[in-house]
Amino acid sequence: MKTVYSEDHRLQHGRAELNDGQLVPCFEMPRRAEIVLARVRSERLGPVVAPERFGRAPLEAVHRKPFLDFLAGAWAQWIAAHGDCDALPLNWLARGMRPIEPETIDGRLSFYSFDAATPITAGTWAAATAAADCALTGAKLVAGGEGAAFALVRPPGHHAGSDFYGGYCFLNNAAIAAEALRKQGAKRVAILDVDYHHGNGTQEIFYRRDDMLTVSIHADPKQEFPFFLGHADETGEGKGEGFHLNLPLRWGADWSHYGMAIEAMMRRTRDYAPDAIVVSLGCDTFKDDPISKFKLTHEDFTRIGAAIAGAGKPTLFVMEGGYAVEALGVNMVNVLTGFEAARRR
Ligand code: 6XA
Ligand code: ZN
Repeated sequence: MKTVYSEDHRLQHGRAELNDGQLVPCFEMPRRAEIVLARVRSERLGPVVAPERFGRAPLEAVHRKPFLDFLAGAWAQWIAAHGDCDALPLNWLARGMRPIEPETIDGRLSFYSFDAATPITAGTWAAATAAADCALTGAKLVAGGEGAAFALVRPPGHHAGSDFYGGYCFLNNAAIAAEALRKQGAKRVAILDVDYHHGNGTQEIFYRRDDMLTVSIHADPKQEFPFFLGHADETGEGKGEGFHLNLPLRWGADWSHYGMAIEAMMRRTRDYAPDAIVVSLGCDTFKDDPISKFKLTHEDFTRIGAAIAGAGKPTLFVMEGGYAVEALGVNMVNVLTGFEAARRR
């Protein structure tokens, strides 16, 4: 399969995030993409191609315009107020407060974000739009008849909602690509999220729709970030009722738990009979991941790829999390080669 990659991901290089009570170097770093690219090449997964540019329209199909304007202009407003250091929010709305957008940059960061781990930097907008363009290019390849494609992107996307950012995510690459697949003729798209964290942004964006199935396997929000979405009783609203499936697992889950969840994910996907699949591909379920508490092995990632291939649908993989950086290339590419090997069978 083809890999879509842009060097512009390097423009997102935050200095620090708040983690376990300390400011630590950002886990979501440029080396993540570089090590995955090296593995794509050494395993000869297929050609690496550059993204096309698609402009704002496909972003506006998923995100609210005021939010996009905020993201595009946040750095300029921040640097004018505080000088050249990463932009992080300091406080958030609580119950009983009013969601009125403030004027100052500190207020606006608070208004549009939901964590203190997602710095906005000089290059954030350029990097995030390049990632969205990679996902859109992958969608175009898949719509054009390639059986599968891999958008090798960072910053990731699945926590970004219609009008909020957080969890290292600014634009929801997978949601933008899924919406583009709909516009290019797919009547139903399934978004399968195998990242360790719940894809709260993706769920929020499509929660009232029946033309997008979302299925997410993730750490139980009672224990884990993003804490406030991803429970098993969230199944969709209105027309979307029944088209959103959450499969939370407790800390410590290994393949004996995860494999059953993957089977449930793929059963629901086959019932839905989508025309295309978008995979939010995180490998932070790995046993050595520094911020996660699942126990998957290198071989388990091959199994995930094979299970997804079982659906037999055109499939776009979009990279999300994974912070055991030295193992990330092996784990990501194991999913993709596992998928391809099962397809050939
Ligand atoms: C912030 C945790 C961010 C998780 C980011 C991620 N304390 N999401 O990997 O999938
Ligand atoms: Zn994650």
